[in-house]
Amino acid sequence: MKKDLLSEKIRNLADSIGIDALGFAEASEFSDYALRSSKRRDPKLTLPNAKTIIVAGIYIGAVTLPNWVNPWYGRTSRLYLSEFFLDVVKPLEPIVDFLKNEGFQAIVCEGSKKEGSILPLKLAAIRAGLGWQGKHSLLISKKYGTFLALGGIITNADLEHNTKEESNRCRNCDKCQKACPLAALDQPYVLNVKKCMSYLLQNENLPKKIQIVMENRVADCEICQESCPWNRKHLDNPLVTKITESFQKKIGDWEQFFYLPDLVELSEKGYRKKLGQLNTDIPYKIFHRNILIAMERAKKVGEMI
Ligand code: B12
Repeated sequence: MKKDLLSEKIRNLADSIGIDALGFAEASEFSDYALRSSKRRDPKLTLPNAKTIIVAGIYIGAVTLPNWVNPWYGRTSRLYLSEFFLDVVKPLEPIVDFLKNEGFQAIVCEGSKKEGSILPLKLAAIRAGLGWQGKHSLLISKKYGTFLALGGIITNADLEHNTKEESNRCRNCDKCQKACPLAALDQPYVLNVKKCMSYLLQNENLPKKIQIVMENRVADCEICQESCPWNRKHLDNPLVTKITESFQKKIGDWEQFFYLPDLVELSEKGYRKKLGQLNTDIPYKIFHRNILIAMERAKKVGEMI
């Protein structure tokens, strides 16, 4: 099948799946990717005859819970509740099947699988024309802000590659850098991972001073994203997309689930059963520790409300 027709068919398929942003990038090495020893650095380390990286973005702007502002409820993030914590995978399966039926190889970037995280998705998204890298180191799309969960496929199919990358529109803005309570963004465009709340809330060691600024956050952090001007319109009035509609039906259930007095009673079995569907790799022990800290805080703050 000719390149343009093949590309068109994949775009139409992605539309029908509810993928909000899609782009094709040439499958060459990411020379500016900082982790030189990582397989993500070069798609040909995964598929020697790779020709194209298909990058998909799903809008998660509306995947929020109203009671995130209430200290008696555990707060997480849009990515956490979106089921794409370890990459957009399931929605890409029809595209993989289509490519394989056309006789091509196709491998999905899957963070939950050992050796499965095969792409630097932000850099691939930039090369595919989906947006630019902000000073918070996240991909910013003009239409969707940073609220795109990303997924990617490496294939030997030759598709219509994007040739024009979006120009960087951060200019002098440094709102994200100023907003981060842990100074994890002191160097623009480079996240100091060890200082990032999202990293610390997933880690064994949670220094006392973090326990104060984490508030009711039990997983992830969105402070840098909420300060980003490109997300303003999405905070006030999120777009209505396929995911937005399907998540609306789940809000009531999730609201109740994150009620801290109940959550402290959650067993490891209950944790796997309920949060397994979110496909996060955060260990129960760490999640439960964060719940206990948020609960202690709620007792103190709760009296004040
Ligand atoms: C590991 C990881 C994390 C780690 C470490 C993050 C990091 N930046 O390394 C932790 C747990 C901290 C994390 C946090 C979050 N993550 Co994360 N994460 C990833 C993962 C699996 C790999 C990222 C990676 O390659 N890191 C390695 C660093 C080196 O790469 P980089 O960030 O691209 O770094 C670039 C620049 O920062 C700069 N740079 C970095 N270090 C250095 C050093 C030097 C010397 C230089 C010159 C340059 C430089 O150059 C690099 C290339 O441009 C990706 C999935 C994927 N496969 O890509 C998701 C991913 C990037 N995460 C994502 C998200 C949403 C988040 C959170 C917002 C979740 C939350 N709400 O808490 C936070 C955001 C924190 C932030 N401001 O970045 C999304 C981003 C979507 C988007 N629109 O951009 C992804 C793509 C997951 C997905 N499938 O959607 N994440």
